[in-house]
Amino acid sequence: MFTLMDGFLKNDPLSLQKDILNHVEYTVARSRFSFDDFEAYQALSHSVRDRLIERWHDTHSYFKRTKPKRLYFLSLEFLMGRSLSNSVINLGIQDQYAEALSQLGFEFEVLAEQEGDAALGNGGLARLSACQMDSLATLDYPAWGYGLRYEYGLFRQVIVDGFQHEQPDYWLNFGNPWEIERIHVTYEVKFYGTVEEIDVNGEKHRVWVPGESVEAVAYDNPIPGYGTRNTLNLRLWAAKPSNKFDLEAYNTGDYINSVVNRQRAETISNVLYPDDRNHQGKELRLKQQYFFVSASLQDIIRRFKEAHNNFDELPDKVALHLNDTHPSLSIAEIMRILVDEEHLGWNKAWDIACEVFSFTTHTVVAEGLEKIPVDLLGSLLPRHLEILYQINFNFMEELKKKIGLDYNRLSRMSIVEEGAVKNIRMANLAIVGSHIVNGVSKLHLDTLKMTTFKDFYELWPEKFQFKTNGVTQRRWIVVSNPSLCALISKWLGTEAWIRNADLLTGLRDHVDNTNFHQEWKMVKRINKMRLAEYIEAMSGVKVSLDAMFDVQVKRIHEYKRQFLNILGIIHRYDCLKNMDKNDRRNVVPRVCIIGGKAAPGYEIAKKIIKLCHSVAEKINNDADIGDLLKLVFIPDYNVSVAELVIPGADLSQHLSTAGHEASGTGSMKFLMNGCLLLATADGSTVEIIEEIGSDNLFLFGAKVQEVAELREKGSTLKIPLQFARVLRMVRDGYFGYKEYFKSLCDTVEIGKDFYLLGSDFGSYLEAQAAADKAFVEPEKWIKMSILSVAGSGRFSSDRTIQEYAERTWKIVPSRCPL
Ligand code: 26Q
Repeated sequence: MFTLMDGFLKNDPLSLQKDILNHVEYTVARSRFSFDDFEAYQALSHSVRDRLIERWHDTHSYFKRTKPKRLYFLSLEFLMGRSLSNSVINLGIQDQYAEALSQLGFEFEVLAEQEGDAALGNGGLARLSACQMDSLATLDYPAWGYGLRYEYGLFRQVIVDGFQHEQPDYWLNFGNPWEIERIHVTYEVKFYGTVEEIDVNGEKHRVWVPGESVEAVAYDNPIPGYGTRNTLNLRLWAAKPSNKFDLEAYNTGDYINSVVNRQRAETISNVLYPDDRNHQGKELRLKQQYFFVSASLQDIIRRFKEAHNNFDELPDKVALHLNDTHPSLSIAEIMRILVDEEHLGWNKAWDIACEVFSFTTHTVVAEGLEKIPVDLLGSLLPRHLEILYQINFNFMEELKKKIGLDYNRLSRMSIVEEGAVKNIRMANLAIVGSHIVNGVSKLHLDTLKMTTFKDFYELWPEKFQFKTNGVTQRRWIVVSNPSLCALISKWLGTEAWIRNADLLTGLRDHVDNTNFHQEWKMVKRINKMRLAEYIEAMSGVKVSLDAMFDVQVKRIHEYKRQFLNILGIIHRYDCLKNMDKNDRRNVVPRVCIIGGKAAPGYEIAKKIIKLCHSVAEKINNDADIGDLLKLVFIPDYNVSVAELVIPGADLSQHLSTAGHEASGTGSMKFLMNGCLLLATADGSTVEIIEEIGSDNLFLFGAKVQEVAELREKGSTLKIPLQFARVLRMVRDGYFGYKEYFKSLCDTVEIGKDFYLLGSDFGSYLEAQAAADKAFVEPEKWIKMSILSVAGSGRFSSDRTIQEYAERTWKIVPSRCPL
């Protein structure tokens, strides 16, 4: 690994040791002669943070001096996980730290385990933001991330008697050494009130007279790049009571009540909403979105004005990226700032806005798109509602000129949805107000063009692009799989792949080398051992390392078809039970591992979790089955658990009904870790096949073009007998909870099986059989595994970010000199 000697702080083991001890004494306030693992972790993190701050200062003064065009990545969710190991590796001083600690009697890995996850996001979209920040920093792009500092991250999943319970994730309880509170970087964010007409130089202007105000305080989180001094900033906003606007209350003598009322302000950034698109239209969620948008844009405009004095320059100096529709009120807000506060003409302001914004959607189906009730918006943000109406009016007029009076189409494309409850369609707003609209895989964009965004695609084909998602190999190989990392570097003869994942193709040169195979096998074994220990600690189930570790970890959702997996496991169990003792000798032992959270209000998803536990209970306690089949549910799946589980998997499952997963990023992490995929041709799997070839994974299921027709066939569809049989076992109470599982079984009954579990079951079993067959030919399996890693370079977020930079944001690297 490289070392950078720079700044005031020295990075040799002795200096690091001195710094750690100083932090033990002066930051943690413990005796330097006696401190425990957690205190050591705190001191260690602070010494790492000092080094991050140095680089971060240098990076930002460099940006300030050179004034490059900057990207602002706006996202309501970032799933950062832990920071310690990642930071130390990106700083290039892990060996020095390990040595410094070992002389103090501590082990780096043990201390790293003390850190809790920063889980300020739900799943795919949020972890993607985190990977993309890592790539932006590593590739030297001048970028800032903006988000919310939720005090409660994604709920913790606790399993009681097989049922999911949600517990609050008060992650700041033990302090957060990675953030820097900026008590002087604050902005007023206003809500409610009225719109009034005022006179500006003889012209009538409508302006907002807000009724309530809270303060946004900045918390900065340094994001170090790898192999560069560049260290970016992720600025998260927290809500605090404002001192303005409530003088009245104090004067009227209602002191106690006004203090109590102030505290309400803080609830705005209190808690992350679980991804539940069925429970939309909540006022607090809208408040969060505007709070985020207003604080971020005030900060961005202030920085722009410090260096430039003409808003015509904004598109040359600023790119604003909307990570899904969640921050798309930004479009209305920038219009309000430019028109109402900066007094630009409407048309000029609009041209600037459209040039500045770009948008990525992470959703496939129209029902998944965000809507905000007009009444709610009008009361919380009255001026913004007027602006949205004006944007829509202009858009509708322009559209009529192009397409005529096709009222159906006009109403479909309108930003305002008419009906019993009027809504603002956030995706329509984001498309109209952005110059580029991105999908997250090729198939995703193709689907959007033909369905959800068809009207818009026909109007503005040039606006639509796809940038296939990627993940960072720094976190998903270097941090989480050090043995594989060392092996790859050894056989490639370089560590350059850590900054250039395309170099992984070089592994193909060694695909037939038996020494390489031996070492590859050892690495997998080490990782399986770690995972097996974890499984035993979590669930008490002992698993055999010779079994195939088969993993499905992701949010629980009907379209992701964890139910299909469980029905497949029941089928396997049923076959084993009915098998001759002699034939059992040829069976490939399996450890099936399932993990993931269900949205708190998603009943069917919760039943899938319970079913998994009930089936596990039966199988794992069947002495007749032994090591041939085990099923374990890993509770509270999060980034840290993923870092442990993914390297230890032999096979991973990605079962979404074709056309439903926008991209999927879990598959890329498994691919990078030499785990074979069993998958449908959905999302970015289609592109994974292009890279590694269909021989190197197990593909099954209906293709996207076939899905609609299969659904139409409904109850005339041919369903395999085995499917009916396993479903009947669940229905008949073979695993208990007969009544409870009834509604779950109903969702896949013939004619109602929207996600096509029944019609895909046959080919699913065939793919599973093919995986079993390959597993007993270790040479073949290892080759497939090597070729998976060798073909994973395209799925690095470095490639994704470079495409965004060149094709959408028009930003160039700006590397802070040493
Ligand atoms: C909506 C309304 C109210 C509250 C929350 C939400 C909400 C929150 C999060 C809606 C959606 C999300 C997250 C969506 C998401 O993670 N999508 C996934 O994005 C990945 C990265 O692009 C893709 O790989 C996945 O296919 C996609 O499902």
